[in-house]
Amino acid sequence: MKSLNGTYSLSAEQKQFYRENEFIKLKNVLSADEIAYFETVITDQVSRLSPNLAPLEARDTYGKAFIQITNIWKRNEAVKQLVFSTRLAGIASTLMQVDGVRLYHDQALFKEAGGGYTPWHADQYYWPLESPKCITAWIPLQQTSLAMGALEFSAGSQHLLSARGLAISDDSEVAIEQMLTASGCDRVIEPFDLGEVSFHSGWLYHRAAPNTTEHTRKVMCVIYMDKEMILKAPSHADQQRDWHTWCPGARVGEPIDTPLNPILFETN
Ligand SMILES: O=C(O)CCC(=O)C(=O)O
Repeated sequence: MKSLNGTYSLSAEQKQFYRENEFIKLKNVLSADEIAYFETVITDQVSRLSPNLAPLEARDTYGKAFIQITNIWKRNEAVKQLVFSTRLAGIASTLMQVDGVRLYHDQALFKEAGGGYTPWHADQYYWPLESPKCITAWIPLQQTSLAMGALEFSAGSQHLLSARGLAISDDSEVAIEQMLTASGCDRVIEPFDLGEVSFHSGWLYHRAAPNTTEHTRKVMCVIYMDKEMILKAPSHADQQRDWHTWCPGARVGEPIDTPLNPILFETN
C-alpha cells in the first residue's frame, strides 16, 4: 500500500467555497487502487464487527439508515493508516483554517441494499464540543449513485439555529426540511465519483436518500476537530454519552487530549 501521506492541494476557490458553505466535494482524493484496498479491508472489519441485526423492516429509522461500526482504527492497522493519513487530515485542517486537527472518532456507515433514508440532521447536536471547528470526511468506498444514497447537503445551513436541538429521527427529517425550504439554502445532491470525498462541518445540515439498489453503499468517515478543541459541559444525554464514548477522561473546560484523540496533523 502506497503512503497516504502526500498533500492534496486546495485552490483558493475551494477554500472560499468551504468558508461560505461549510461542505465541499473533492475529486481524486484517493486513487482507484487505494479505494479498492480500503474497500476490502473495511468490508471485512464491518462483517466481523456487525452485531446480529434484525431484518430491515423490523428496525427503527436510525437502524434502517446504516450499519455503524466505530473506531475501527483501534482494531486494524490498515484502517489506522487511512484514519491517520495526513492527506485527509491536512485537508480537514486547511478547510477549518486551524493549526492542526485531532481525531474525534472514525466510523463505517454501510447503507444496506434496501436500507432506509438518513434523516436531515447536524452532527454537532451530538458532540460536546465548545467550538464549531469540527468536520467529517465522508469517504465512499465505491462510485456512489443517487440511488445508493449519496450524501446531500444544505449549502450554508450552518447559520440556521432553530433546529440545532434535534436528534436524528423522522421528526428531524420533517422539521429540518421545513426550516431549510423556508431558508432558501441550496440543496446539493450529486453522485460521487470513485475517489471523491466530501467534507462537512458539525453544524451543516445533511441527509441521504434510501438505498434502492441491490448493493450496499459502503462509506468510511473520519471526524476531525481543531487540535485545541475544548470539551463543553454536555447539554443533554446524547452529548453525555458522546463524551464517555469518544473522549473518556477529558475534562470539561479543558482541551480534549486523550489517547483516543491523537493529533493527526499540525502545520508546524
Ligand atoms: O452516510 C450517511 O447516510 C449519513 C452520514 C452522516 O450523517 C455523516 O457522516 O455525518
